[in-house]
Amino acid sequence: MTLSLSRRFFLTSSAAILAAPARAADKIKPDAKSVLIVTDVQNCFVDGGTLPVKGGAEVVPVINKLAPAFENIVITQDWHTPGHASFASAHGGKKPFETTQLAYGTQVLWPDHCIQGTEDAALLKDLKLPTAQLIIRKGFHKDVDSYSTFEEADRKTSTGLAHYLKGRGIDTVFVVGLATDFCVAWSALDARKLGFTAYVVEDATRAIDLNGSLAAAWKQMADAGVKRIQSADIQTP
Ligand code: VGL
Ligand code: ZN
Repeated sequence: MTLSLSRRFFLTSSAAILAAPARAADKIKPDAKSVLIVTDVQNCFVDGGTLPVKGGAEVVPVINKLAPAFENIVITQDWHTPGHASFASAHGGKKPFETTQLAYGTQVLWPDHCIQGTEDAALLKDLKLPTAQLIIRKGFHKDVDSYSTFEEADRKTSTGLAHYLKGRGIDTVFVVGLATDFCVAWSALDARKLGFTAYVVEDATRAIDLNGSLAAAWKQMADAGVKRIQSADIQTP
């Protein structure tokens, strides 16, 4: 009896420690060298869009709460041409979520999505980012996809974002948005490759999770030194 009671106390109290939110003093305080990269929070990636990510719209209140903690904010938009090479419809006989070989390697094929200038490609209306300084669009070369907001899928063509950030003295990126296992992960991995400190704020992202892609992405990010945090770990005003 005594033993089982104390054992239960031990289990309960250690669980509470694990779940305890960071205290204010321990929280991460983004500084002038930090940027929040708000990735692809577009109509295409939420319910009613052309490539909906489960729970995609749920990132909006989390991002809106984080934004005031950042002096620097960059927004990204997936911005494809009609008939883009990443669309299954551009490859006779292929269906969405199958793969094909393109000049630069294996490409997952998607439903037609985020076409330049359409309402589907617009940012979610509820996103409140009045202080954002740059909107960077990607995936606009018809034959090349670009999950990463730093480098296109040919692994050669730069989007220019690294130069922009370095030119402004920014050395740390916090990546949020959609989708965890594609554009968020590829951007965070490239950020590391390009010498930035990189965080992914997990509860400010949602995943597509295609054939285990989410677990694979977290593993790759951990191996590359991407820091996995929650929005409560960041000090907000
Ligand atoms: C994305 C698939 C296709 C993303 C973009 O934003 O993660 N995923 N295009
Ligand atoms: Zn896309």
